[in-house]
Amino acid sequence: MRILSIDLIDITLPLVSPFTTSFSTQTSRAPLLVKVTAEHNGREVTGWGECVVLDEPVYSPEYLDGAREVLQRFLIPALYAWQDAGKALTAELVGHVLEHLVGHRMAKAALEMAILDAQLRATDVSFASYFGATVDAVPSGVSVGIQKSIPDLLSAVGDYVDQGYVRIKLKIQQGWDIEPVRAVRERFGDIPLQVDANTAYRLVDAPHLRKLDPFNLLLIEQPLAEDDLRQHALLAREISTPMCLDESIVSAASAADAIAMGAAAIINIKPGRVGGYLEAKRIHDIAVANGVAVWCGGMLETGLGRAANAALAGLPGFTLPGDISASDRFYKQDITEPFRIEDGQIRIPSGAGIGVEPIPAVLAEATTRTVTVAPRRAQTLRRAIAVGK
Ligand code: OSB
Ligand code: MG
Repeated sequence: MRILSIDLIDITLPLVSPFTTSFSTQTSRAPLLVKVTAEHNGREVTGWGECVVLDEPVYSPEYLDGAREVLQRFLIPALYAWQDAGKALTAELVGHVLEHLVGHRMAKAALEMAILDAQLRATDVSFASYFGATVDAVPSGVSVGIQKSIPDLLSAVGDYVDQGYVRIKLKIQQGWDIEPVRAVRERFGDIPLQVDANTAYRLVDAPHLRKLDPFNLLLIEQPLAEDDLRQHALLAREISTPMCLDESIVSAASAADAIAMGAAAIINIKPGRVGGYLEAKRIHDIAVANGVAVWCGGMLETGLGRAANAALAGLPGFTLPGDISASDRFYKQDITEPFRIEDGQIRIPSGAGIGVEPIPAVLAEATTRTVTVAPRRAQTLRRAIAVGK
């Protein structure tokens, strides 16, 4: 496969309702899409990637403008340089080719996803079969943001329960933790329930977090800071709610460390956060080998990322419902055909690659800018530099 050109497409989609976490309130979502145009055996193919980066570095160090810049200036040129040296490029090589560029995992993940999508479309293989999914639909969980009041929360959760979501995740922070959980348990009984703190607590909060123990939660997600692996291990011994890590797991290596330290009984796998779907699969395999359950997290993906996440979540180690909800959980109008919840499940697309593509008119309407990074330009620039222009 040879890459002919890569477009970085900024889009903005309004959210159906504000999404509040311990780190921010989002009222719209601006993911960066990566469109790869490639040639494979004389045929032109397109591949789509979605960069899950947020506008601001509040969930992870990456942010939208930085991701666009690093893709444009470093990551994509590195792939072109590899190709220009006459070396074949496959999705499986992307991680290796970009390894000398440190960090920027969300940007790398989007690029790898787009190339993998193009490669699988060219060879007529779905994401699900490439990764080894064993089911054709995955149970659908929903992440419920911090609300203004307990009645608002009960009404939001009630709506999701009515729609058939099989697991509810409540965002928590200081001042919005024990009481919301108690209220949801009292109203909705023994539904599968878990909480996500997005790093809002410190180890000294252990006695407070222990008050969640009686509520029989599936897990508590990322109570402490990203770097605090050891402190998560200490906290895990102080509370009975199973410890799940999100922000801390940025690679297969950190997953292996967290498991070895006893910092994670459960892992939330987000392909974007760990540098791509291939690394996500490696984390899945490490977790399975160690008896650690995994589930697929979300970053308010459009249908593109949602399709790929659903395929990954079809792997056998994903034994807990993920944050893979229907498109209308976040968007009135998704950029692909919408994902719907049916009997509590989201169907995994079966077509080649991720199996969905943007609807052209909807994409055009949502697009705020497009930057094309073409190999010719990179070559011309290098030649101009070489002759001192
Ligand atoms: O911590 O899981 C998180 C959304 C944005 C940033 C971080 C998180 C989330 C979610 C998932 O909770 C929302 C979703 O995509 O369903
Ligand atoms: Mg989380």
